[in-house]
Amino acid sequence: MRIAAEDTKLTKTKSRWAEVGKFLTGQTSRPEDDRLPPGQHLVKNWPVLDLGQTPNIAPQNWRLDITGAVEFPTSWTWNDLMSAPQTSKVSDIHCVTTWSRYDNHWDGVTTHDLLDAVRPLPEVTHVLLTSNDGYTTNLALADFASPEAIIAHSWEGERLTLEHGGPVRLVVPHLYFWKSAKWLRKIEFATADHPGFWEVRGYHNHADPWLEERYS
Ligand SMILES: Nc1nc2c(c(=O)[nH]1)N[C@H]1C(S)=C(S)[C@@H](COP(=O)(O)O)O[C@H]1N2
Ligand SMILES: [Mo]
Repeated sequence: MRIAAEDTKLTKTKSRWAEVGKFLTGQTSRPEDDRLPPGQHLVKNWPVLDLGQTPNIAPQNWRLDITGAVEFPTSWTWNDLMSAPQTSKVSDIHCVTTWSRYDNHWDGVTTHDLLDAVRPLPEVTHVLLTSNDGYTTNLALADFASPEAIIAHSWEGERLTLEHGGPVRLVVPHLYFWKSAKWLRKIEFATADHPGFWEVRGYHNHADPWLEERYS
């Protein structure tokens, strides 16, 4: 009797532990759970999502205007971008349409290094990105300055294809992917927030996938 009662209690406790993943090391099954944000599913391919215009800018014609409230406004050419410090990053993509893709290898210039070059003034709070297809998206300066954010020209060791935003796109992996502007044309440092294309159409202003900040 006594043993049976304890068994029952232990069984209940154990199944509760199983539910919450107690005793898992963090090297085995926990990371899968911790890595995929709520409501997302994993894909192995890389879907293409945009407004339907694919700008075709050759690297030698590409410009990146870096303007607004900065000490050293500039317009980068392809050579400027390639002469800036080059960094590799690996990150996961989380799209608001519920697909996620793990372990994307990016090469480019980190937003940290860009910030070091242009020096935003102390009153800057937000960044507005404009693309060659007319797309815009806004970020808080702190999100733009994420150590994982990169102005990318390559993916998996190859130049970005046009459909994925080549020659140059932004990648801000800790936010839903609509914040990662393809065909990047301009970065404006601002002292106020200016909501972008999707942000004025009901998408969340911040876009944290872990908080499911999909819509406003
Ligand atoms: N210039 C531009 N950037 C854009 C978009 C766009 O329409 N134009 N779409 C955004 C959205 S909604 C997503 S999910 C990703 C898709 O990037 P991908 O096509 O490389 O997967 O790009 C983002 N950046
Ligand atoms: Mo998206």
